Amino acid sequence: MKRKSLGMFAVSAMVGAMGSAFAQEGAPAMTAAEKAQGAKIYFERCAGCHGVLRKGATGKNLEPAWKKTDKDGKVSEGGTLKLGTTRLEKVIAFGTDGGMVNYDDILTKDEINLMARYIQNTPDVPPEFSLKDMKDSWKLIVPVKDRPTKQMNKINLSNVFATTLRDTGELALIDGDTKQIWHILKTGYAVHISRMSASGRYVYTVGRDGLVTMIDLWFEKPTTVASIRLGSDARSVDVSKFKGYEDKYLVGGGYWPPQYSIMDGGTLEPLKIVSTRGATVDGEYHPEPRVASIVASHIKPEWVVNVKETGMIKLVDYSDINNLKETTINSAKFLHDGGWDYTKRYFLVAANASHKVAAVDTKTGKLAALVDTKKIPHPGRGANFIHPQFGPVWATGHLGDAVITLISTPTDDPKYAKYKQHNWKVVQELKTAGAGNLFVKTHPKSSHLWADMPMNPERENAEVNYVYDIKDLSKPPVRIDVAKDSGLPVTKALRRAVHQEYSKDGSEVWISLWGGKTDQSAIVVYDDKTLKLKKVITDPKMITPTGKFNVYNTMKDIF
Ligand code: DHE
Repeated sequence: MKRKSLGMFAVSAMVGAMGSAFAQEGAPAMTAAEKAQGAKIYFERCAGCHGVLRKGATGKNLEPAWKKTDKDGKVSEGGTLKLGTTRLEKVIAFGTDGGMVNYDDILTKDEINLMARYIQNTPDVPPEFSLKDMKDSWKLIVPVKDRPTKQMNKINLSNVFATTLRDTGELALIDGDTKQIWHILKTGYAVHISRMSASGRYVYTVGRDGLVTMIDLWFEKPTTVASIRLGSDARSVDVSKFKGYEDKYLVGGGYWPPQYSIMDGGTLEPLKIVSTRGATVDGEYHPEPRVASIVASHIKPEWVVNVKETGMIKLVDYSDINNLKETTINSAKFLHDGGWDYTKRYFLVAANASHKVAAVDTKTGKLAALVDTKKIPHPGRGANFIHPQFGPVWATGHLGDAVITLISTPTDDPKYAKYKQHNWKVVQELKTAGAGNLFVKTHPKSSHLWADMPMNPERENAEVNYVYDIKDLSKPPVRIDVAKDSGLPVTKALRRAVHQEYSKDGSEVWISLWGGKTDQSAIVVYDDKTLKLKKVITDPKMITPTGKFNVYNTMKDIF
């Protein structure tokens, strides 16, 4: 997928102060300028999947040379040096069947050659980021005493959509009632997610460059009241939601350095950093276990912190942060995204390289199940609904297979007791038109399940959504041509339809449509009952809208 350049901070933090052992014996030589360019491209394009230290996660290990022994004692060896420049150039240019996308339309031939040489050299080690570094980066722009004491605008805040404009490093706040862009604010680069304060007054965003911003919706126009850096690469953030702790704390998860950070929820003042380095579920030390999804429990003063490379799920008790208690649950590698079941007792997270979903029981603090799925499950936060034959289920799509998997989830509700025998089993697999799904979504008031396919290489799949009738899943899904409905001109590049979000009342579904790199994008709004087009929200300022987070649904974890 295409991205514009990263913010200056992230790149300089990554490229500056790198480890010294860069030149690898036997590797193609590189000048200092080439090395700096390689480090920048690697961070922007490759680190998310392959890891900063190149030990592999969703993507393959890219160290110059590696050797490993499996549990049966079998030794295997490999590495980029063995593959060599010509082979690596081909992989980078054309991708692989294993899920690596092609970069021949993103990088020039020279850049591809440069990257093929760069990854045969020893990985750079970026600098650490301490509590002091966080403090130095902290900006309290509007202190609490200078903020409004009541809502100063007439917007229906609970139906506002916080929308990432990925390639401009901005967040658009869109009024869900009028569908007008209310205000656009500068944020971190390629904001990954937005999460809401327990009251719905504040929006917290985190950029891929590690910048967290806190936006107050009570001003006449939304206003950034504080910002801070978590490090140089991050993906997740959440507040404290348990009764009595509402918005007391904010937690942010780092990709680099691998750690989570606790901040004051009202000011973002940094309070504590906890490293996630340690042993994997296989008992091997890992220097870069990145923090993937984080979610706040509604039933305990706890966050569920999912550590990608170790396959450990941490339940972090924030009731006494000076004497922080962590329950560490072994699951499977590599943990990525996930969401609550409909009772909000179980958190289900994709262990994508193991083709499994791990479910943690936050009441008992134990692993509830490890469920086999198809290749590379990618749920977003998943989708919960009551299946006509199997009762409560949670759904995930897959990046690597044309299937949506429905997993039966437990409940104490006697109404669903008859479905207990199915719990934690895959009860149905819905066929899709192809692999490359990123997000599925439904709403408690809806009888539809929406699925996108933006990572599918075919135009007829990447530009659409499929909608399943939850009341009769034997019916073929309805194909919704989001690109066509947007009215935007056909371009050489695929216009990818990505991420769905419901309005507060569950009557509308909003889908982002990425135009080409230099083309306008849109958000296409559908009536969920009739599946008819309702509105196209577009504007020259609407550049690559990605995640959309409805204030009420995000605050209450409705999906
Ligand atoms: Fe995401 C969620 C990581 C690529 C859009 N993404 C998440 C989460 C993680 C993650 C850990 C869960 C956060 C949480 O709930 O606390 N994403 C990563 C990556 O590491 C990866 C593979 C590569 C990268 O370098 O970032 C990646 N993600 C993408 C994209 O290419 C997407 C489509 C566009 C973009 O932002 O660049 C993308 N990811 C999203 C969105 C969510 C998300 C919209 C939130 C979904 C939701 O409904 O909660």
